[in-house]
Amino acid sequence: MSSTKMAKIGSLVAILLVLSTSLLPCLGDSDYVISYDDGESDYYWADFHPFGAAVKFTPLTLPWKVTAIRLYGFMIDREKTQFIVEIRDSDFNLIYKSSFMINEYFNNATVDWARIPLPNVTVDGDFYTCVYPMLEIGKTELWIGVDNDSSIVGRSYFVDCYEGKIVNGWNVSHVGPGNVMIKVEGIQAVSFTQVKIKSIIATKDGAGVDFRVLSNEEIVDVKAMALHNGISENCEVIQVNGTYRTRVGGLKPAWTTKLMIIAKTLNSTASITIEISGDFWSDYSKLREENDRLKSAVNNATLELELKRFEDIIEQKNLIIADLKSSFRIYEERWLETITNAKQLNETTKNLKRELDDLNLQLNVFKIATVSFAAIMLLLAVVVLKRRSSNSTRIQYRKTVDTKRKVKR
Ligand SMILES: [Ca+2]
Repeated sequence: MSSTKMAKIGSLVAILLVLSTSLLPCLGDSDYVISYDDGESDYYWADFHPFGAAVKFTPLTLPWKVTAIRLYGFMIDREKTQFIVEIRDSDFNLIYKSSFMINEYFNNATVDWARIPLPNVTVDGDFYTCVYPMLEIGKTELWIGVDNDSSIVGRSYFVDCYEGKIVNGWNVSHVGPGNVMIKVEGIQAVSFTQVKIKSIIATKDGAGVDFRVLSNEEIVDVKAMALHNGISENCEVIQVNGTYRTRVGGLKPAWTTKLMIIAKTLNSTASITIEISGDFWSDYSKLREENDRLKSAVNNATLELELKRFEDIIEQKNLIIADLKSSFRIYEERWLETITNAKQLNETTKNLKRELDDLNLQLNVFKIATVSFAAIMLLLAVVVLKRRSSNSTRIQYRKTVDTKRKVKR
């Protein structure tokens, strides 16, 4: 084929390609197909993990939801195995990832388009669709068709899912550039769903990520997945007051872990991928070390302050004890003095008591003497009175006798 003829064919194919995208081929009610190849493969390609083929798509309107991909190729049926499909945003951030059984979409040794439905992956700009054949010896092989006899639109790439990056533009060594035969089906998204990261907090055991899901529809599912070293691991998602929270554990300074958060509504799937890299972890580790150092310094300072305070308290206590001892001595002296005084007082009291007893005795004696004296005196008085009375009687009697005698005379 001459170069002029090839150029004409190329131009014709290019026009057809432009028509195929600009006329917006409609599927069913409303879904459209976007494709950049001529529909006929010129060779087939497969590769081992982690390498894949990607096509960059420009949606017809925004936001756009990808409802399915179409993949041209065939399989060689052996032991059943899977291939991986990813949707990545314009910055090649992962927004959807899933694996599919090869034999469920292809027939053995039969070249055809396979349709793989996706859960309404919503995009808001150019996006990449990546397919990883995951070639493995002895297992079912997936071979993807590549068109390279039409206009090379420069939308195909050689990619690495382990690193999550574009290795380079599609340019297979022995055949050159081409259009990898991947199409997408989609439609303008009527629902709006977005995942917004609120905070990432490093902890001793990993990173805690808080995020919100914004949507005009009911959110039916929210998942989080940690991807490191080509291994994906589900992370538990909990909801606290309208905010979702998940945790990525097992972080190592040398690792780069990616966290993919996927939110689904009935009509859309939105996702976001954040990278929690070794730098993040190293920064965190450094901050933590610094924090520990400061904490230790503060603790030491606190300890010194505590010791000082304790010493002050001890000193104060010692002063108080000294004061108490001094007071005790004073009180002891006073007490001894008081005891001595008490003894003296006691002695004085005893003496006084003795004197009092003597006085009492003397008083009693005096009383007895007085009473005896009074009694004697009374007795004497009685005796005297008696005598006087007797004498008087006798005198009276004599007088009477004398009188009688005188009368008689
Ligand atoms: Ca072709």
